[in-house]
Amino acid sequence: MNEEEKAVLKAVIESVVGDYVYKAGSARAIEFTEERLREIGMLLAGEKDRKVISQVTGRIKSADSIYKKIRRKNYPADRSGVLRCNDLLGVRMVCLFVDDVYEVAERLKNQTDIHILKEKDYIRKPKSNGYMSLHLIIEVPVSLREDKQGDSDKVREDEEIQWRKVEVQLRTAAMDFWSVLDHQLVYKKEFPGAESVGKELKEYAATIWELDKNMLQLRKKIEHLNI
Ligand code: 0O2
Repeated sequence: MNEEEKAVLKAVIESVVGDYVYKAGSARAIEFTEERLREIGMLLAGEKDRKVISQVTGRIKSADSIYKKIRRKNYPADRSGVLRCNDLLGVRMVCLFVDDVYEVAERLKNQTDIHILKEKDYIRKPKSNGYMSLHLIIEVPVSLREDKQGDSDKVREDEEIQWRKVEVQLRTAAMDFWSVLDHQLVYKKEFPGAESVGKELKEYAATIWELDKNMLQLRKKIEHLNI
């Protein structure tokens, strides 16, 4: 891609970001997803009498990050390329235990008012660098009202709605620790020695997985003792 093409792509992204990504509907889609996850977490916490979700956070992908992704993935340098990015809107949910990650995911998949478009299980099948997380690409309904009124979680039947794609990343606190550090230090970065650093980080991912399994076993042991 030459400089002129890069500039055209940047301009296209800026315009899509302005007229679609940064519109209020995006914030509402994130809010809807966050609220639904918190609700699921609260219900599970009540049933299990312990904390299940430790953190839920949402973000809208920055124009710069969209630009880099389109180039990395060789997507078309136009609006369709931007809309092919599944993670323009993202919500991350962190659980304490790995079985909770799957239980929350199952409950989310059973919600009747959202669509599940895609699932990628990087926990059962981690990425080659060690990254672990369960990804769900979902579609949530948002009202097209400019002025938000009432509960963002409820879309009235007579309202005009738009379906917005959200990438939900579900993982344990230990996996989150690893991936946040990986993102800061290594992911998508090129530097001398990156290969050996990546190798070391992959070993730590294996340690993280052992720790997650041990903590789960410990919790089950305690639950068994308390019966
Ligand atoms: P950023 O900077 O976090 O936004 P697809 O959904 O199949 O069209 P995509 O989007 O490549 O293709 O899917 P994938 O591999 O599931 O990655 C989606 C997001 O997951 C990434 O977005 C990261 O946020 C996270 N992720 C994936 N792999 C890794 C990894 O190895 N390390 C870390 N730390 N995070 C990862 P972006 O746009 O790549 O990055």
